[in-house]
Amino acid sequence: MNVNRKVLTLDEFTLQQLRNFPNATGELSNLLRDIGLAAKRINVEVNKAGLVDILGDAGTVNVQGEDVKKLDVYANDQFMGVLRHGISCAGIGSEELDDSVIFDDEISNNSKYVCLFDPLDGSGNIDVNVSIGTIFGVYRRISEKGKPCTKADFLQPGRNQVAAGYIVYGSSTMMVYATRRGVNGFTLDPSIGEFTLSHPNIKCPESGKIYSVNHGNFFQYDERVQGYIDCCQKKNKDNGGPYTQRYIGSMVSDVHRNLIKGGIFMYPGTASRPGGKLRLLYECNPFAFITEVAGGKATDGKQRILDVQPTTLHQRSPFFVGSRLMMEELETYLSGEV
Ligand code: AHM
Ligand code: MG
Repeated sequence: MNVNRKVLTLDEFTLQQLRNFPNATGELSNLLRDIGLAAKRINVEVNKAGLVDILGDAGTVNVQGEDVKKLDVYANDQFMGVLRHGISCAGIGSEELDDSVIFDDEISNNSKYVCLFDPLDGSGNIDVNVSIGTIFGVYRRISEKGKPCTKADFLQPGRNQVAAGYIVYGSSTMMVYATRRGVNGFTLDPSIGEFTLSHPNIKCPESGKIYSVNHGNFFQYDERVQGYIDCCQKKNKDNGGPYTQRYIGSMVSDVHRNLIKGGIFMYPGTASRPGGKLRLLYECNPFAFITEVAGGKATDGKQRILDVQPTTLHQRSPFFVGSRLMMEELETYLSGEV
């Protein structure tokens, strides 16, 4: 197969973006490249996941005498490591960690950004070889530069994100990230070990035919949500259907597919968990940002996700995200209009 070597790598792309903005300091580009490096390291380990019995179980020492870490702990350490050693990030919050980590050294205290991430989302799927992912959101810190960052830097509404993205460890490994200027996707080319621009300027189709929700919870959903799911099932060729139900149970893959093909993803509150399952800061906000930049919408069922003022790091939220027209139809059900 002939590989097109003229395609930009992630590093080349971020540098090119920088050239268009002579006043930019390059800190964000650096941070994205650091994230790309962590993703490549995680990818190597994810690809070995099925060999765990051969290479050693998590929590044990493997045949090479190395400690084997659980993959989500490994992913967390990689992310935290590259961001701590980089020059752009003053601190991080992670779904894996109870509290935020403030780096507090001279370079970090002068860095512009903080990063919130879910290092390995859908990790329950690892054992059965189903795609998993990493999700991240980047915020400009609001605390005074020159000093350690503060809790308030992590508790900003999602609309303040300057960049957000995800990595999907799937049939190929892909990194997609958004800044206000657009959404771009990079596929890992294993022959050179680089992410290369494969999906420039991603736009979420205005409408689609896919709806993604955990049907097993149907009778635990509010009746308005049930009404919309019912509507999805009743779509036919005369009213934009028929729809297809697709739910991997790995949000990164589910939302990625819908972003490319058009569709709607829902994780509503349930009777036993009215606040939903997904975490506002690590899961909902990044996907809301990416989807909005791509032309879609995201809400918690009552308001725009990106306008929610967070109060705690690990707070959960119901989440509805996807193609603009599908989201607008959903909203007519949630508001009681239908
Ligand atoms: P996790 O952060 O513990 O991995 O959980 C998040 C995952 C999402 O990727 C996915 O959309 C959801 O949980 C699936 O949950 P459920 O099995 O309840 O449908
Ligand atoms: Mg998660």
